[in-house]
Amino acid sequence: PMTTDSTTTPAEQAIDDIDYDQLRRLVGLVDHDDSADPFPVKAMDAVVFAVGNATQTAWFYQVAFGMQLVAYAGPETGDADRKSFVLKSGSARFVINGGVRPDSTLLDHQRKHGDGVTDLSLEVADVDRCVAHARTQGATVLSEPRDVSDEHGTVRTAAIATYGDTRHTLVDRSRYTGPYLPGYAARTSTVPRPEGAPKRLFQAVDHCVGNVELGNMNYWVDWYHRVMGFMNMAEFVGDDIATEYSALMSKVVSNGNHRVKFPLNEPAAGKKRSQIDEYLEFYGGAGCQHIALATGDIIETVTRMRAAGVEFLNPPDSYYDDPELRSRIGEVRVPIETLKEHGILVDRDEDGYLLQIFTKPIGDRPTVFYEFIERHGSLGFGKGNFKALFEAIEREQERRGNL
Ligand code: TYF
Ligand code: FE
Repeated sequence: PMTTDSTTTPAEQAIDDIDYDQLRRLVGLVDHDDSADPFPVKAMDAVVFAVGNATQTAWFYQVAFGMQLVAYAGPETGDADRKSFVLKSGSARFVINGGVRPDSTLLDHQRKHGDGVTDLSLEVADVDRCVAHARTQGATVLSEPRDVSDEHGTVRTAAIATYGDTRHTLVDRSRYTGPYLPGYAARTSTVPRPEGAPKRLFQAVDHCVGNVELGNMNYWVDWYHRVMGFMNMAEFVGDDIATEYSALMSKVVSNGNHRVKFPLNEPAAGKKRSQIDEYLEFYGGAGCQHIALATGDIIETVTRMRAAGVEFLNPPDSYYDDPELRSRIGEVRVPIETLKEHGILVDRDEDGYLLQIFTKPIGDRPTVFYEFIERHGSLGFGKGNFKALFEAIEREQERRGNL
């Protein structure tokens, strides 16, 4: 029963209208010459999930995250084995897959990992060149380059394996005009937008974080460097922060223009059991920990999401009352009182500042969660907030009995 939503005008349904300058601001792009790149990546193509109930999860992302249903594949469209809902918010695309038949391999992933990310798929211009390079670097090619076509044109895809049971599907959609991939039918949301709500609550995927086992972070940093030509970004969580309070080590790799950023975490032996150990235990190994979504108005985003019942981590009042915070962050676009009211964190570096907030885990397991980030020049990840953030995460870990 996914029919056209009569409250949405065609103009409002044009949800892809994010231009390059907006993206530059929202996700912090830098100039980069692709010609010498061994594995040029344009953007995230989709974050793909396997879940226990795709029908209801797709509903959650429409109601709670304000996303728009744009395409569907399932038994009704000739795909007996799954239900697949494609949701968009600006340039961000989520694909929610659920198994229909008892022997569906989608259900294997969900049984092992719980609801989680199976695929961080990437849009590339030249699938064959990327796969050929990845192979010379010893990457596991899960699916060889091939064309897939329907009445809307042709998509060329392949897939390589990354950490855990996660993959990167590579997609060249330059010869394709359909709503997602061949086999998908266009759909629109039946969920009406609340009164006065903005067109969307976020515009782009900013970064996707992977948690890997102890001792494996540097392997994966090097893997992204060798296989995909990604470079280290400045921000990292080293031994100092790890032993003091974060209980994790973290490094960030990105493609040339920073459109695609992948922080990688591993547990560190701190005073307490690492939040990364908790993730690895409940996820059943390495996997995607959080997706950060870029918004131009984090106050509106958080207000709308809280109204829909989304739960966020709350920093202690002392975070906002600390005079050191006030001198460190200087002037930001809203008063600190407003940030405090909404539980939003703020950090500044030499390039500018950022506002960010984290949800609690969104599923049954203490694994996958979301971040919302509003960048004002900063290319960082909120390093100045790590102490307050990790203390808030540990309070939740303790409530779950996993500390
Ligand atoms: O992506 C990042 O690096 C920041 C910080 O468990 C962070 O969002 C790192 C680990 C974590 C939560 C946040
Ligand atoms: Fe993050």
